[in-house]
Amino acid sequence: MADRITAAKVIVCSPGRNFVTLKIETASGLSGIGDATVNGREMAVAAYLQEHVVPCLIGRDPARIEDVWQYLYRGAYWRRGPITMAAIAAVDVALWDIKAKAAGMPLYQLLGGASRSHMLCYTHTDGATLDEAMAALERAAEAGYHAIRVQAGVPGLKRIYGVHAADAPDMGGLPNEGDWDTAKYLRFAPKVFEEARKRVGADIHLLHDAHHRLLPNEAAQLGKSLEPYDLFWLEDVTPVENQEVLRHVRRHTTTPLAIGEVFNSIWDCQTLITEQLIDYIRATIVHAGGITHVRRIADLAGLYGVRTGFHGAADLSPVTMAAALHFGRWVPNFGIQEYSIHPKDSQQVFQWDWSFRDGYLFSGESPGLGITIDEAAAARFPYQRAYLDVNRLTDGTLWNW
Ligand code: CS2
Ligand code: MG
Repeated sequence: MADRITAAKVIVCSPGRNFVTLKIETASGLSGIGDATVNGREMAVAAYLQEHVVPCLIGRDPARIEDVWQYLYRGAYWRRGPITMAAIAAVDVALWDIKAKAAGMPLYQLLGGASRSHMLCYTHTDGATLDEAMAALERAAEAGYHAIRVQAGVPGLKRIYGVHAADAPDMGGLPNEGDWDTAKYLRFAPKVFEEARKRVGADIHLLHDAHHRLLPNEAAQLGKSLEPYDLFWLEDVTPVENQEVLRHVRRHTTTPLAIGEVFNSIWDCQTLITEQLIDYIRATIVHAGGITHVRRIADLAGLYGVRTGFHGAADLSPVTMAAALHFGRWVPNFGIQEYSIHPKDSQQVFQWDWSFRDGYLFSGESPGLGITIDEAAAARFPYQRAYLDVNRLTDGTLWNW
C-alpha cells in the first residue's frame, strides 16, 4: 500500500537570519524537510507554499517525486522564477529526504553512490582595506582552507558587496544603499590579487565575486587583468539575462568563469553551458527547483566540461547545505562547494551530520539528508523582515548590487 502525505508545514524562523523550511509528514510516520529560503523575499515563498502548494500535496504518494515535481511545475501554469522554483525545491528535497529514509540510506547512495570521499570547499574573506583583506586571507590559509574567496574594499567607495561595512546608516528597516564606481574597481582589483599571491603563494585557490556589476567589455577587461594571478574562478562578472553576452567575455579572457547563483532553471544557463561560456555552474538546489531539476542541470553541464560550484552563502539554510553535500558526494562533475558558517543560533534550530575538516566538507551517513529541524526552537526565533542592499553609481544611478 503506497504511503500518503498527511501534513506539510511551512516553518519560518530567524536564528541569526531568516530561513523558510518545509516539513512534510506521511501516514507511515516518515517526515522530510526542504529549504525554501529566498533571501529578502522569504514570505513570498512561504505564502506560495502555504496558500498554493500545500493543499495540492495532502493525500499524494510521497514516493512519486518526479510526478509531484511535474505537477507543481507544469500545473502552476506560471512557470519558473525564483519564488516558484524555491517552493518546488522545498517539496522536492523533502520528498527525497523521505525516500532515502524509507530506503534506509543516506541520500547520496540513492542518487547513485559516492563519486568521492569528500568535497573541496571555499570560504569567504574580506577587508575594508587591502591590508585587512590580506590579513583575513592569511588567517583562512592558516586555518587550512585550500580555496579562499577574496573581497576587498575599493579606495574611495564606502559600502560595496562582500565587504563588511563598519557602520550602516539607519534606513528604517529598508535596504541599505551601496556605492559603486567600476573604473575605480577595475584599477584596484589586479592590485588585490597581485598582493594576495605574494601573501599565500601559488597553491591556494583564489576566487573573487564581481557580483553582477560589470558590463560585458568591463568583464572581459577584468578577466584579462586577473590572468597573471591564476584565479580558481571569477564569479558573476556580468548579469546574464542575455546569456550571449558571455561570448564577448570568453573571447578575451581565459580566467575561469562561474555564474548562476541567481538562476532558477536549466533554461537560464542552457546557452552558457552548451557554448561552454562558463567553467562552473552556480545554480543550487534551493533556488533551482530542487535535486530533481539541478540533477538535469548538472548532467547537461557534464556533457560540456562544466563543473558544479554550488552557491552556499550563509543565507542558504543548513538544509540546502545538507542536500548540496549529498549531491556533491555523487555528482560526477563536481567542482567546488561554497561554505559560509551559519549563524550560531541556527545550531539551536537545525541539527545536522555533515561536517567540515581540513578544508574539505563531508556529507553525513544518516538515512536521508541527515538534518532535522527543532520546531520548538524555531518558534523562539520569529521572522524579522530584512533586505539585501541595493547599489548606486556615484551619480545616483541604481545599479546591480
Ligand atoms: C554571494 C552571496 O555567496 C555569494 O557568492 O553572491 O553572498 C549573495 O550575495 C547572497 O547569497 C544573496 O542572498
Ligand atoms: Mg556570488
